[in-house]
Amino acid sequence: MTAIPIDPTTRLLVLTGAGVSAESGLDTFRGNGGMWEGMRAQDVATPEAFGLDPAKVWRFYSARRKAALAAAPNAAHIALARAGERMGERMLLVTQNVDGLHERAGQRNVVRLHGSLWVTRCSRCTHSRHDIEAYEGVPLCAKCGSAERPDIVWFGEMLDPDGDEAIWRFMHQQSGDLKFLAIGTSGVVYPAAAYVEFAKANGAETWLANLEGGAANVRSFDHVVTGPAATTVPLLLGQA
Ligand code: BJW
Ligand code: ZN
Repeated sequence: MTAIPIDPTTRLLVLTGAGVSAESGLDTFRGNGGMWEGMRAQDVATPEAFGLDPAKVWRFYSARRKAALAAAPNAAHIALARAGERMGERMLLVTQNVDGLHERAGQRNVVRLHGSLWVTRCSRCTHSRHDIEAYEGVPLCAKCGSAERPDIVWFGEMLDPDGDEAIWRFMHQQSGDLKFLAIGTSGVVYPAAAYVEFAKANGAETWLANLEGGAANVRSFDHVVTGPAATTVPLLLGQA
C-alpha cells in the first residue's frame, strides 16, 4: 500500500465513520446484526421515536454511553491525531461519530457532524450540559422541566451550520493541494456521503479506507484501500 503523498502544500480533509471505532470495540450501524438488543439506529435515532418513547431512546443512548466510556482510541485514531499535530491548520477531521474517541486521541480541528454522546440538551429551551450519565428514565431540564435529549443529529434534523461552514471553508481554500480521505463509512447517510464529490469538484484526489471496500459511493473514489482501519490508516499516513 502506498502512503498518501503529503507535503508542505497538502491540505487533508478526513471524513470518519463508525468503522474507525470498530477496533475500539464499538459497534457499527449497518451490517453485523444491528447495534443494541436488535434495535437499529434508524428506528431510534429520529425525533419521531423520541416523541413516542423517550425512555426507549434514552436506553439506547445510555447503552452507547457505557460502551464508549469503556472504549479507548485505537491505532487509527492515534495516527490521525499525529497527522493533525504535524499538519496543523492544513488538516480538518470531520467525524460522523459521536463517541469522542478522536478528541480523546488528541485530535485538533474536529468537526462533529452528528453531535456528541457527551452533551445532553433540552428538547424545548436552549439549556445544554456536559453529561456522561446512563439513564433508565428520561432526564428533565433544570431550567424549564421539559424532557432532555442527547445532543445528537437524528435523521431529518439539520446539521450544525458552524460545522458545515468550516467544511466548506476548508474545501474552498484556494491554496494548496486538497486531498480527501474517508475511513470506515458506508456512504449512505447524507450530506456526509456527498463530501467526496464536493472535494473532487474542488480538485481533490480521494481515498477510501474501508474494511471490505464496499461503500455505496465507492465509485467516487480514486483509491480504495481495504482492511481494518487500525492497520490501514497508519500506513496511509506514512506512520508504519
Ligand atoms: C470498517 C471497520 C474497520 C467496519 N475498519 N472500516 C440526500 C439524499 C438522500 C437522503 C438525504 C439526503 N439528504 C438528507 C437525507 C436524509 C438523511 C439521509 O441521509 N438518509 C439516508 C439514510 C438516505 N439525512 C439526514 O436526515 C441528515 N440531515 C440532513 O440532511 O438535514 C437536512 C435535511 C433535513 C430534513 C430533510 C432533508 C434534509 C442527518 C443525518 C443524521 C444521521 N444520524 C445517525 C444517527 C445519529 C448518531 C448516533 O446515534 O450515533 O448517524 S445515522 C447513523 O449513520 C449515524 C452515523 O453517523 C451515520 C453514518 O454511518 P457510518 O458511520 O457510515 O456507519 P455504518 O455502520 O453505516 O458503516 C460503517 C462502515 O465501516 C462499513 O462500510 C464497514 O464496512 C466499515 N467498517 N469495521 C474500517 N475495522
Ligand atoms: Zn429547558
